[in-house]
Amino acid sequence: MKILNIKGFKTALTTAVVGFLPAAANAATLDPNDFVGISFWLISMALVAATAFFFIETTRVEGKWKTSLTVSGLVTLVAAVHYFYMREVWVTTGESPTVFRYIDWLITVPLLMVEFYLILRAITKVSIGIFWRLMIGTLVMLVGGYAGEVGYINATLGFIIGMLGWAYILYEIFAGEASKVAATKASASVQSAFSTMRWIVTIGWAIYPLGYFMGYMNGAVSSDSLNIIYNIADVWNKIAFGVIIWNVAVTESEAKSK
Ligand SMILES: *C/C=C(C)/C=C/C=C(C)/C=C/C1=C(C)CCCC1(C)C
Repeated sequence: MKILNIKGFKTALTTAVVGFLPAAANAATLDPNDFVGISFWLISMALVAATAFFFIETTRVEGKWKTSLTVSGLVTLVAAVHYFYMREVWVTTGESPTVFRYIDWLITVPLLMVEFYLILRAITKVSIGIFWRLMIGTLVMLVGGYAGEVGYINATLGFIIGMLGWAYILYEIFAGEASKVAATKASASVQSAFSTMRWIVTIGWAIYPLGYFMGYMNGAVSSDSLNIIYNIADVWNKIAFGVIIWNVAVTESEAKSK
């Protein structure tokens, strides 16, 4: 069974790597002075490396933690592929790849939210309501933001709707059922991971509405800076977030095996 899993995993990894290659091969157009383009490139690569790392490390942790690590790897995998496309849009048109960014967020942000549910589920019984509430908050946040960024609705209205969705997520993880489960049922390492993860969702995620506000509402930020801001935020919120989960998964698995 173990060997089978590793084999299946190797096949998945090979498929992922081969999938990356065609997009990676089109790099001829990168201008050495295009720092936004360079940031797209660097981050794509960091995401590819993180994906390989999270997938490989699933073989090292105890059963119930494998899912959390797999989800971390999916987040970075989906983001890496989108980064190749976003880079392409940026270097060929000089425009913000808004559609690709939101498609990426539409998949990766719900997956990040699932992580809260999964780390609690790995330690105790939790209601599915937590999962659905986090999903609803995410959707409201992203639909509001997208409608505002592409101009379907007024930028300020989009911002307000997006902020409401985010506030709802913060409520759930700081004061709602999820936070209560973490506070009463979780071991020290899970509690500390949960707490770091929610600070990422507070501080790390705050960078996006800040970028939106400066880019679309008071016009202080150019599309160059907006993209750099979003790109750096993604490293933190996708890779660092995954590393926190990896750390708790390894710590908990090693504690069990002693
Ligand atoms: C990996 C990508 C992540 C974690 C993206 C997160 C995006 C946000 C937290 C976006 C939030 C927004 C608001 C809170 C209001 C204005 C519109 C958004 C969508 C930029």
